[in-house]
Amino acid sequence: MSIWNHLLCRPIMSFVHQKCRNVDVPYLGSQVRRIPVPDELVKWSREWTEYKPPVHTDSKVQGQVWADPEISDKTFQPAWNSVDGKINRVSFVCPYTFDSNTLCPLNPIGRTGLAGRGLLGRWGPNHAADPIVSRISDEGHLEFVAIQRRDNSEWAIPGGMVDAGEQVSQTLQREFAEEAMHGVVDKKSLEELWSCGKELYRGYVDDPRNTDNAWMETVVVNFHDAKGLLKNVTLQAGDDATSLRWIRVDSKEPLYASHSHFIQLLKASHS
Ligand code: RP5
Repeated sequence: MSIWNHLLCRPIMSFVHQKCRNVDVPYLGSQVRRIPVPDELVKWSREWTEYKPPVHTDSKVQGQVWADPEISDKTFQPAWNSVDGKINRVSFVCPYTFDSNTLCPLNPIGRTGLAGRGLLGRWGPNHAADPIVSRISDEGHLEFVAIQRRDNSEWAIPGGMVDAGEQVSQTLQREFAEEAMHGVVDKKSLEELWSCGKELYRGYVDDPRNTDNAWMETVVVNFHDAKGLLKNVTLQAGDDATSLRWIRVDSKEPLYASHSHFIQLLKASHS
């Protein structure tokens, strides 16, 4: 990593991902297991000459319109670290570097024990948006809308991937409608809510799908319903979710990926 990258990455340099190094279970939807990466060898700057992780890109990703071709495909010439036509390939963390042998982008946080793209469509950053819709309950507790993910049953903020050419502000509303309103776009009742978004975070997500060459990044925005606008709206889990409920910010419920951290940011912003 160049000195420039090192300086630009400095604020996040101490962070070490955990969930995308889990060796207790196979990688989601496969039999592939990550190799163990000790904390002290996560950073690429720590030499590990024998490091040879398995390579895995799920067959569900191959040939999809929302996914990149293989790096070896000569017709694939993306503008790395840039907005590449309709696809944002800029990392919020820092400009990423490349593996000198495979030419694949390298996860800016470090090794994950798995190469390839796994279940992620893009090489490098895969951008998402997470709307935290919150309220004060009748009992006076700050709580947020959560969905239970269909893929791994974990509770999560109802976020999703930014589509090619889509603005993050659109993704936030579309994902909330798809995952928490069963696809019903209730523009009228929620217009006021969508107009009062407060950004809480933009950056890396410790997502269990991350690999050495593909990783999640997100923008988290809080929409606080101070006026009870959601009382007129039917909240219902969409197709990618099995259930929906309001969760208190001080609940001990384990959440998907880095979502507990985002909820801590929500709590701090309301205290
Ligand atoms: C997480 O994955 C993000 O924080 C976001 O909540 C989610 C997006 O992926 P899908 O829900 O579309 O699978 O990393």
